[in-house]
Amino acid sequence: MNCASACSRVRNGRPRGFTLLEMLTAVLILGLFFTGATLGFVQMLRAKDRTQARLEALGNARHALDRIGNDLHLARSGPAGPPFFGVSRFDLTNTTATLFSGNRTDDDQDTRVDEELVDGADNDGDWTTSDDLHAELTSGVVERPTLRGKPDPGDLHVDEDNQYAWATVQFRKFPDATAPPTSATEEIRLYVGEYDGEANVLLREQILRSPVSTDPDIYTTSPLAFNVLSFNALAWDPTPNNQKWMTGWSVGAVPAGYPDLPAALNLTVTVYAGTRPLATLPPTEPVETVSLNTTVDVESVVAGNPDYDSLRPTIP
Ligand SMILES: [Ca+2]
Ligand SMILES: [Ca+2]
Ligand SMILES: [Ca+2]
Ligand SMILES: [Ca+2]
Repeated sequence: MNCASACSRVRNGRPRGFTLLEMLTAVLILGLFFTGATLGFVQMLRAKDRTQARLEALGNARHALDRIGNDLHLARSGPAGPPFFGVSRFDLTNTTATLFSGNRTDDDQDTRVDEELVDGADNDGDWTTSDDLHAELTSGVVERPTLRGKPDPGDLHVDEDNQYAWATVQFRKFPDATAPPTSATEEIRLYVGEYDGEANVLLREQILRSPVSTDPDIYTTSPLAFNVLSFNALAWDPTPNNQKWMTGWSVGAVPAGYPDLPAALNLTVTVYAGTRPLATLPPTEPVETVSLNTTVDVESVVAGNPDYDSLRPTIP
């Protein structure tokens, strides 16, 4: 039997202690082990925090878009009151009042950062007809013929590395069917503003206007989403031979004989998804965000209203 290992700790019949070198080596190995385990644990916690922040931001944005979609499906263009609809927007770039003009990331890796405008058109010139995502449903039947071969919010390389924008969307809603004719008109206004001392909140302002001229208007403001860095709205102009997405829409600017409401609204909400407080981010650091986009078909609901139908142009 080889005694070399078994007997190495026995000298002159007595057990030998560990040498200083052996002790230091053991301490070093243990130290490395615990450092590695601690770092792994911290990284795991950070990853969990990041996932949590992302999920919360997504939920935040989804809730806001669902709520806006439900409101918009009751947008009014009918004889029960004066038609009313407005979308206005300003880009955040070159304004000093805001923290961010984009996510500070070159998302499309073309060496330009946040160069696109959210307008449904290709501003940086990298869109090609092969990026067109409009589907041909059956032979000759195309989802939206007027946009075939043209840039559109759903296409690749359109609005792909965006500047941020703040839109204001305002509209009236159909009154409840059971409401008496003297009930107040409900007006909704959506915009990003300050709520309870906190900035970057997407707000839903409800204004009740009584038909009785001496009654005061009643304003109620509620938050739809927090940490909103961008809220954008595009309105679909259904005017024959001139269909397009527009960054602004006003019933006052619609030519006579055309509908008061846009046929659809394309909405994008971009919410901060980082783990640090928004205001503490250094000005050069990329901003973690999530964006959700939806197109709300306004027309499908108001169509059927005789007042709207009489004005509705034929959409190819
Ligand atoms: Ca870019
Ligand atoms: Ca970007
Ligand atoms: Ca582009
Ligand atoms: Ca664009």
